[in-house]
Amino acid sequence: MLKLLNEQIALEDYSANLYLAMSSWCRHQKLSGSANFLECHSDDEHAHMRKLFTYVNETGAMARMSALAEPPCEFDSIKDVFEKTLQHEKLVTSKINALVEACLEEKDYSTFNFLQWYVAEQHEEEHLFRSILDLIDIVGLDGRGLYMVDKEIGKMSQKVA
Ligand code: OFO
Repeated sequence: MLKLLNEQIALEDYSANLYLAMSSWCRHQKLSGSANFLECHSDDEHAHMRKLFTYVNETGAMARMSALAEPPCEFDSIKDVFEKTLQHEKLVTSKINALVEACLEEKDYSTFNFLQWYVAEQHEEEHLFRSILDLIDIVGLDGRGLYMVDKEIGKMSQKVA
């Protein structure tokens, strides 16, 4: 259980770095709405990491920080960025589900209860990134489309923070 929880700490930490790297790419493409949104989302991921970190230490076990892989920093388009965020969130969901299954096998009901927050959070996050991809598909990226899409994504930053 402890090994899996520490792996999840590393994954949330990596998520924070990944979204910060994506925000940097967006900033350099002059997509300030998306850059702000991804910066806020990176802060959220850092908070997810800290929540796990605190929980593990509260149980009397030791939370550990790990070396992280370098996240990608080049993307083909704004659509590519958000396709990759959704792909990443699906990976996170699968890891949370594996943790929940391990809790049930180990009869670790306290951690099972703690992880319910992450189960609900993953539902919201997948929905959020799907809705951004829907926005991109509906508005399109031609002409003023990119400007409109970026502006709308920027408005979502407040909801995320
Ligand atoms: Fe975006 O995922 Fe954390 O939990």
